[in-house]
Amino acid sequence: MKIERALLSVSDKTGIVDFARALNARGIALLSTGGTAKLLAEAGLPVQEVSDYTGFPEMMDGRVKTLHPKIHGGLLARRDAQAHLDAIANHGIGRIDLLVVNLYPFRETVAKPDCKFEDAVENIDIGGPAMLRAAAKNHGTEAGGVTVVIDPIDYERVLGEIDGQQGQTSFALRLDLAKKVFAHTAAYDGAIANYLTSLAEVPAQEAVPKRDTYPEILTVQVKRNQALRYGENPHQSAAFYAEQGAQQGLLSGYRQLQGKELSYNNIADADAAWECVRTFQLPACVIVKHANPCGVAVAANPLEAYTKAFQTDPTSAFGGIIAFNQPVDAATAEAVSKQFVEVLLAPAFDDGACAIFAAKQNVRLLEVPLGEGQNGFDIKRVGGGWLVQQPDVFNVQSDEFRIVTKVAPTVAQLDDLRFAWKVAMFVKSNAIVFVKGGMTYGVGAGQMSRIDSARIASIKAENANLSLAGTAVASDAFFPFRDGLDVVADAGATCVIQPGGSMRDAEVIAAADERGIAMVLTGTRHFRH
Ligand code: 93A
Repeated sequence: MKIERALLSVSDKTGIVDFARALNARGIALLSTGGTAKLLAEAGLPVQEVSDYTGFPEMMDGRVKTLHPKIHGGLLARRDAQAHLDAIANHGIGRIDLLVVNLYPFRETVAKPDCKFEDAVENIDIGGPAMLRAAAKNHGTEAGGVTVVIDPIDYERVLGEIDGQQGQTSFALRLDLAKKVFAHTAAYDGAIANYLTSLAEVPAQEAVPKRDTYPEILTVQVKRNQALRYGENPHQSAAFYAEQGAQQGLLSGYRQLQGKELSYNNIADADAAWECVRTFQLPACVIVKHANPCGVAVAANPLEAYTKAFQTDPTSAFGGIIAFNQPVDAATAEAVSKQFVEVLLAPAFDDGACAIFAAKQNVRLLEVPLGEGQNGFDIKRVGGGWLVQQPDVFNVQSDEFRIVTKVAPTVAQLDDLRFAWKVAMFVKSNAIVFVKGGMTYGVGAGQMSRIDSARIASIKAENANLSLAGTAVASDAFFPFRDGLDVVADAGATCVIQPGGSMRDAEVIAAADERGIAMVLTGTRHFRH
């Protein structure tokens, strides 16, 4: 069935005049609502206002514009059912074969910091989604149906088919556009639900939201960013979804400059490395293996930071993911290219660095902006549901550190304790991190007992020929007994940072005093599972 009449009603008016002109040139009649009609008329196009067409004026500040049987009948009549076509004909309703609608900008409106509640409500589009859903439902059969366009990007595609198929569109295109509509209207309603729910939430300055402020229905909008070759293992299929509106992290606009396609594990590890490296002010390098940092360092420049980070655990660094928080230059690239690296991330790579990696096309180079802010929610899959929480943020200032031992840490030790505490946040629990001079000396990760993490961190230092004498140690959660403390003291640590809060804090502090160690309590724990 040839497209004879189009209804155009858009808030985002990008490209609408050209599209309408093209439709008009193909003999398609134009129907339109107030603002859109005005624009088309000004462009000299013959357009009929919906209110003239229905014989009903737009009412109540535009709340009722298109909600009329003459519109919805024209959209919903089945093209392959004579009874439907007779029904509209009997009521003087004409077919609307093409619908071009995009909605009131609800999300953009509520994103404005000074958005008033009334403005948000007025930007809830009712007539637009009703028409979109009607048209998408009636995308029809091979015999014909309604073509619905929600995105200016599709204007060209539709014109292409009209020209190529004697004024018609294919079923495949109509179905594709209909899918896009339902995804869009679902997300649109999700944004409204989230906004209304968020009104009850606690102000941002309150660190931990009250337990009843999490939305009863949580709508998260994600869009497929990339189909992956496989998941964590080759027998698992997988895809990478981007959260709409995410402000930071790997997805805040990364650009792959070269290298093989990113794998599922690459993305997970790159994200872990990125999350960690972006928290440092000084030039920093983070090397990640299996989601854990196996070397972290800060220094005067990226090359030095890398050299130090690599020294922590050269064995584990093999095939690692390496992240920098500063542009990578040729000297750094030269050093990194000597090791086997899966993915390299940095805010930029200079020409010299790119030239060096050009000879190593397997290395995936990702340019990732540092980004600001935090993820809205942390989500973990459990059987039949999700666990949702605020993301963990580094929230302890040095002036909140509580020194509980007879010996106080020196200024240099405090620097190392702060660094160790930050790194421990990104290490899977139980985490023990030895540090000296802005570099990790031993990382013990993911053990079921803290004492084992402490032992592993010491073994790693020994394997890397690093002496733990005079190191600072961070523990992501409290020492339940003095034994863990004894292990790090035996290894050579001279100061410790930990949350405190154990039943046996007094025993652990006494042990530190006995060993002549300085101990700082943060009052905050950083479990990471
Ligand atoms: O206020 S509405 O929910 N009521 C309606 O009947 C209606 N019909 C179309 N909003 C309605 N629209 C929306 O108006 C469209 O979705 C589009 O976003 C906008 C276009 O208005 P104008 O052409 O006046 O700029």
